[in-house]
Amino acid sequence: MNEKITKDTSKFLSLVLRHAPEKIDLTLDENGWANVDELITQCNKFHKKLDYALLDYVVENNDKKRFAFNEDKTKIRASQGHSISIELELKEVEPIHFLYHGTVYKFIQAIRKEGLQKMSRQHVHLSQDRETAIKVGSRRGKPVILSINAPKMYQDGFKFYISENGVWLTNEVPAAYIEF
Ligand code: HQG
Repeated sequence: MNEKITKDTSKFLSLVLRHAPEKIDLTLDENGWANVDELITQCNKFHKKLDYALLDYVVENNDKKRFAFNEDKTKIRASQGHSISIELELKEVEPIHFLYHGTVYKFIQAIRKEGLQKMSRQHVHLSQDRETAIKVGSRRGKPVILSINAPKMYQDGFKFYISENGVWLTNEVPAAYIEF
């Protein structure tokens, strides 16, 4: 399968399954699921070529496993990263180690003041390891890695979740729990 096509398709799926389903007149249910037949029909209607084989390939081989089918593969959704309001039915989990957040220097002053906020997404995204956080931060420039005292936050009543593709999610991280 052509790498450019699969990457473009992944980006397009991120757009319509996380942020703007209306761009192709697609409806997501309250849990973020799109009907697979409908997704394929609507993509093609809006001149984004998609068929079952390509969709299957992108879901299976996506570098971050961004998308997941339901059991009988009639529905598909993004596993995290939404800006639209949907209920992902995430399981609450207890973090037992520090977690990491990759960002860039220009945001540090604001983060020192307000902590980490979800900005345009539904959650603050955290990583289990530094390497992943470095990749996340590098999307915006030279990465700055923040260490989050997640066990202490949990003790203090903050909730944590892990998405189906292994991203740690929480609603906010007050500055007091961040090591800069
Ligand atoms: C920053 C990608 C100012 C925050 C990645 C980040 C991830 C603040 C940016 C996923 C702030 C938000 C999410 C505050 C946070 N003041 N800036 N108080 N609090 N920020 O993209 O974590 O490829 O919404 O540091 O790999 O960068 O899309 O979050 O720089 O998993 O699957 O505001 O997106 O995954 O940016 O990335 P984002 P993120 P995908």
